Amino acid sequence: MRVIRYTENNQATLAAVTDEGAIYSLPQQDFLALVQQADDKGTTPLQIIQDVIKDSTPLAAKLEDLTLLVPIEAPEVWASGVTYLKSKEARNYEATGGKLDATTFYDKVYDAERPEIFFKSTAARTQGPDQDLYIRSDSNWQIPEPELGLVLDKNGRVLGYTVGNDMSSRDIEGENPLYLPQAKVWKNSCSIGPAIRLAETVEDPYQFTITCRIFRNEEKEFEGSATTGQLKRKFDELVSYLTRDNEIFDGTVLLTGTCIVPPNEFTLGDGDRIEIEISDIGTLNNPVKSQVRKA
Ligand code: DO4
Ligand code: MG
Repeated sequence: MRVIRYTENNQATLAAVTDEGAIYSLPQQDFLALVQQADDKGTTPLQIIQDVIKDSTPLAAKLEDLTLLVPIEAPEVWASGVTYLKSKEARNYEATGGKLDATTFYDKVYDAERPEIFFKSTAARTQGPDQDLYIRSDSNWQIPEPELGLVLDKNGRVLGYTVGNDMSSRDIEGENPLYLPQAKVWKNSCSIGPAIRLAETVEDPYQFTITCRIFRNEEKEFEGSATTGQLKRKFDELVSYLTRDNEIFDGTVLLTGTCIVPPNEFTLGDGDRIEIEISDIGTLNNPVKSQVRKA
């Protein structure tokens, strides 16, 4: 079971999407209200949804007919880094100019007990399905980072799983690790959606398949796939470092690192379109736009 938000006549509506693709409007204001109601009643979000849908008729519309919104207005999005071998190798290439025999801080963090966790986005910077993502005006090497997102409550409980894009500037990050915030955070540099898969309906979160496709003039320029089974760490380990001596808020999203990196010659351009699909969650689609630098 998945939960989405869509808009009709400027009104945001929460809805449930069954595994068969039937969509039912829900009376709760948002995903967190659904979770709160379940907690108050000592039951689960799935049970609450099943009680609603047994007495209602599904929408006539299909998912692709709806104007989808971010499934949750995450107050903060955090991200994990170098959690997959592929990410370590790509970052070593950036940092060493291709001298792959050098040992770097990326090698060290990949093997260290403490994972890399960084602040990625706020609600205002986070885009939803079909909304524009921006590329930086001062970078010549930019990529999407397709990542599984954990939707958390303030205690670090995993409420669900979503799709996330940790847009990144490889040349800025490669120039100096202290530039990481600028390589990761700018206007519209993150997206999440299209749905939240309820955690209780996921048997094994290490079996998600992630696929990223990049289109240029609607021709496929890149496609890559990986699975969360390739993750070097465990999700609860990442959450425990995020919440250690920290305060997080209900609805925080933790991105869990990238396992797909386009070829080194590739950089995103104005007009490209990014699709990130995660099995049993959905496909997050975002057009890419250049932004004009303010003087
Ligand atoms: O080390 C910098 C960022 C790593 C990252 O975003 C990733 O591995 O996904
Ligand atoms: Mg990343």
